[in-house]
Amino acid sequence: MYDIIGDIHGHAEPLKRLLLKMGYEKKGDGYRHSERKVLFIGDYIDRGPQILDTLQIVRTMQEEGDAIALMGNHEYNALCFHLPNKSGDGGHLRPHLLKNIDQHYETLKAFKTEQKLYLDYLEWFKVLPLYFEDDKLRAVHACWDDERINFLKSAGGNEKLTEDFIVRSAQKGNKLYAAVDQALKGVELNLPEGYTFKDHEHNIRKEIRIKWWEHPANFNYRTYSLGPSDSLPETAIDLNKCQVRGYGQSEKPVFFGHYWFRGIPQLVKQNVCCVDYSVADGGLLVAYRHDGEQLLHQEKFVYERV
Ligand SMILES: [Mn+2]
Repeated sequence: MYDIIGDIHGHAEPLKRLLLKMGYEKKGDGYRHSERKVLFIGDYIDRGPQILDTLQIVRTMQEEGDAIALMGNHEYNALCFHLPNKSGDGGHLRPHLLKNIDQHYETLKAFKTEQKLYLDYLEWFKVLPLYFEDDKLRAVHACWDDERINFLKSAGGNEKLTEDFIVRSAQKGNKLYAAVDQALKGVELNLPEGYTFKDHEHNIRKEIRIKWWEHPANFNYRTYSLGPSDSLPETAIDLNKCQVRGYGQSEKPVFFGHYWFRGIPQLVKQNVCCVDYSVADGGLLVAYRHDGEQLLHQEKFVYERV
């Protein structure tokens, strides 16, 4: 039975409280429960104040068999940030643009005097699986799409990532890039010609993050968006331009994080559950305590404030 824990982003204190609240006991540098395991949904680093502590807890639990730890887009981005781009213009697979340095800044600072340890963690990031599935549940950092997940499976996405895999997955335009991008960062949809909106960081954008678990035919651009939506058109979505077909109601429950939900945790659907409630922005660190049920229950969320 798994306790699925959402994005932590260096907030080790609420993580420790959450584990104790759920009956885990401190064991060495990690925590252990006699009957349960944690399934961490990814995004352990960046933003928060205790990145080293967070990594130590998650890694210890994973290595001791007390947890499964998935890859988040922040761990994947860290790998690309540090791997050299051997083709083209040089630099790194993830260019050292100011916005990318800014996103990664708290982690770089945390490891400033711990170079060797950081290289060791980067090696560990490569073993984090890109998704998880057993007979009772599915989990991925941002988006479950059967076709893309099957492609990742065939491409070795749940084995230790090789440098070749990472290099190929970082090149826009190929199938591996699309599959990794969608699993770790979700789905975006282009707005109709002429429309833009400002995201919460005041960037002008033409693509919206969408509710990939819903079928687009039942929505318009405004109601299908996960972000600020006031300026979005209420026109029907062009189904030729949106391949998403929603998450079936008879499918296994699926868990994900990534989306900065707000407020008190709510199930998205009876088999769709987000466990990211913005701990890195004054929100909650959230877990869902799964006992194998195929229809999820609202009362099985547990959470801690920062
Ligand atoms: Mn994320």
